[in-house]
Amino acid sequence: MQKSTQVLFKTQFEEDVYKGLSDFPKHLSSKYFYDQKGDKLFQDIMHMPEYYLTRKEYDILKQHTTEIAEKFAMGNPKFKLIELGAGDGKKTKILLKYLSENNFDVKYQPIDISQSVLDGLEKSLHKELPDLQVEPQHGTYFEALEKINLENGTKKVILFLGSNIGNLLHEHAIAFLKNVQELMQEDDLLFIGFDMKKNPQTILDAYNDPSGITEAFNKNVLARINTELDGNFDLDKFLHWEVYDPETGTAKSYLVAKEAQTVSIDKLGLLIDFAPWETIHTEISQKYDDKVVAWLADNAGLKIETEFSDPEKEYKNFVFKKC
Ligand code: AVI
Repeated sequence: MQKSTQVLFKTQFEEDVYKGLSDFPKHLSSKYFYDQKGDKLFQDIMHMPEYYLTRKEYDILKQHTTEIAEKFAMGNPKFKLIELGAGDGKKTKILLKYLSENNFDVKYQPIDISQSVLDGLEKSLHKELPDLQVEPQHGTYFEALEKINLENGTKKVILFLGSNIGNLLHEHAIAFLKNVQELMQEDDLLFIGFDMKKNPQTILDAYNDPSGITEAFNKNVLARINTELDGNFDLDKFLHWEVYDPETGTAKSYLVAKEAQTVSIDKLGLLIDFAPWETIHTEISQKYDDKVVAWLADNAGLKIETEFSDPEKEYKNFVFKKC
């Protein structure tokens, strides 16, 4: 790697790409998988037969709708349902439908960084559940939560679905949970989906589909570097590689250079050399057990109220309260 000029970064993406590809070993954050094309690829992943996470969480919400709604209300049917990273809301709509048809006084506040995701969700909810109060919040999770907190004292139920927490290393997950905890009042609840440890082969298959959708999703970070930062990555010269460590529960995605090559990223004035079989680490998808979930909660000042799971206990949704 050579640095041709002193670079002033205009965006976080520029800075993270520069630092990640100049580091050893190389790494890029999975948050950069998501642009319009990446969002679509992730939608496709959620429909793949191997990607059991979405299906299992959907089934949990479907099987336990009444109990979950009662837990959220805890005797008080008026609350705000706030969703961090709402996406297309397919799973949340099961709960929203039940709540709006059963006289719960709920305001749904989906938070997302993408305005177009929020617009799509709002439109579909107006059509499918016209009586539901919907108030989308554009921005980062914490900015939006802080804003919501300023409004009034109505109880909050915060949703973080899809095992999105699994894309954070434990120390970052604890920091994230602490941030949320600090914005919670005594009666507020936090409802989080956790993908649990299971047969390692099932996990590897979920991140290694033969149709190549996950590969394209992983490589989308390189495609973004090409289009947004004038890079010249040849995507065919990289392999998508997944590993899973059943001891730690960490699934890791890599891009592996199939041959020696030099890639230029003109906007960053960067030339990056790859040795044959050199890696770029791109994503972690953490799998949990009960002890680790309890440990995370404890470190973040949260306690477990209850949990819902599929019959095989391969995926769990935990309800947390402030300690
Ligand atoms: C969004 N996140 C929880 C997904 C996961 O399972 O880690 C992203 C994903 N990466 C590859 N497939 C799906």
